[in-house]
Amino acid sequence: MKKMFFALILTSLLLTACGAAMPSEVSAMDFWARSGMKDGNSAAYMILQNGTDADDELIGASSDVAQAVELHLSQMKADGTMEMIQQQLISVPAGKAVELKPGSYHVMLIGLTRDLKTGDEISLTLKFKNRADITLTIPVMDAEGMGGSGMDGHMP
Ligand SMILES: [Cu+2]
Repeated sequence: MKKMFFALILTSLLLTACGAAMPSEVSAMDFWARSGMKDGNSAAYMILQNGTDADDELIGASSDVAQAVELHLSQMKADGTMEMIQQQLISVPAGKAVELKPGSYHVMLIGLTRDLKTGDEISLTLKFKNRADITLTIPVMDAEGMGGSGMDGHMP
């Protein structure tokens, strides 16, 4: 009986320590969007952090700067070229961080309604399976400067 009591105290101490170290929410950080021309495509990148003890999923996104917004995964094909595969969701497991970056997962902005230039800001709303939407104000950065060089096939 005594052993069990100590085990309970230890567990609650550990939980307290974890709670203090991590944000207790799903949050986005280090976000940026690739510059692009009206009618062309662009992409948004970020790190999604799940500070909760429950798995979640990014299930979609929306923005008024694009006619369509999709979740994509870029990956290398056997012949060495990159392809983009539309994703129904991007998993954000409990206590984990998922990086959306050039050459990997990204939020694809298809059919830009205006030019996106370095220094601009766009609004992007992320939809999750298990929580409220998150709307981000995302800075636009120069694609060349970020070393992306068309890895995702977003550049002409
Ligand atoms: Cu894409």
